[in-house]
Amino acid sequence: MTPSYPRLDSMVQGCENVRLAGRRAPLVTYRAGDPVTLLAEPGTLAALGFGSGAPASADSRWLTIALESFHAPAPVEVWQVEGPVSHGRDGELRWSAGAGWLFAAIELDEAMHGGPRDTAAAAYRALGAFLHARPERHVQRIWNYLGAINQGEGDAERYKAFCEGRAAGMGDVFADGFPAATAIGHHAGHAHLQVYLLACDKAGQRVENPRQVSAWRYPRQYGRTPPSFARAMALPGGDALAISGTAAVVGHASAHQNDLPAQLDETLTNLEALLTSAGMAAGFDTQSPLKAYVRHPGDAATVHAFLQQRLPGVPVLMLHGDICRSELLVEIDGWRYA
Ligand code: 3EB
Repeated sequence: MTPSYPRLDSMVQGCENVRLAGRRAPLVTYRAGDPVTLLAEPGTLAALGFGSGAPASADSRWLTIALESFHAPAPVEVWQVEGPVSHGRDGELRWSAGAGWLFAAIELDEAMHGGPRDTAAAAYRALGAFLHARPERHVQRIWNYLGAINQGEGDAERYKAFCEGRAAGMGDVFADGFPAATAIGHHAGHAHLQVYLLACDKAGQRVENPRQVSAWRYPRQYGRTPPSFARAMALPGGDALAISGTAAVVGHASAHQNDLPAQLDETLTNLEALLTSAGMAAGFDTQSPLKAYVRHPGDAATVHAFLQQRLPGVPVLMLHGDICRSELLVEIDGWRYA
């Protein structure tokens, strides 16, 4: 992709010390390196590559995300837990588990399931059935990447079909409440749905944003089935907040159409409101890895400069992705450790 930004690994030094101090939540970092080395490190629960240039690995803990990164080279996102990790495959699903935490991922081809709705339903059914038999059945955080997310008008938009299928497929898996989530559009072909999650053997604490209507209460104009996610999840143990995809949504409305700096500013206000709502101190730091999903590659330089100025030292992985409302230009998600 056009602009390129520094390697992110220089921004996450010092995390090892935090880990030795006894962190319980998985440690998420952006790293340089190849899958073999990163997966061989003790406690690696998952490693995520980004884009068509990402290396390949047959290890069930490796996932190549269908979003191009604006960095050269693209970093690898690594999740690490304090303890031995087991991993394997179960039908179309791959998983790993250790220290009470679970990673699971599924990638489905829409051509085999008949469109975005039924593919989402199949993915969530498979994940739900797998989780049902696991001690780590409390889903904390889930990511959804689908092609051509804004294609189709009104209720026929692919994102809205995805929301219907997700709700239909999840059954009672989220009867206790929805996890934190992200849903972003990729450009790697319409047919490819990727869903992956972090679950735990204990329940987390859902966090909503008082500036925003909870997504599951969005009014009818956003689709027949409202999106099923919480704005954030305080992970069990209380040492990390998993932050959902956050954009310039105020109340239930999209704010600042066609105004990128204003959308960025509103997004940061929403992120700060979430920290307050979670009872955390203000601000993000060098150990709070974030992702910025940018709709138009031509906006990446502006987004990067804005975030460098407003969030100095914070590792922000910049990705090319479409936000689920066509008027939104940018979305940010990530982690904040206590
Ligand atoms: C929003 O605030 C923006 O459908 O899982 C953000 C995070 C958004 C998750 C989802 C959608 C989802 O409504 C969109």
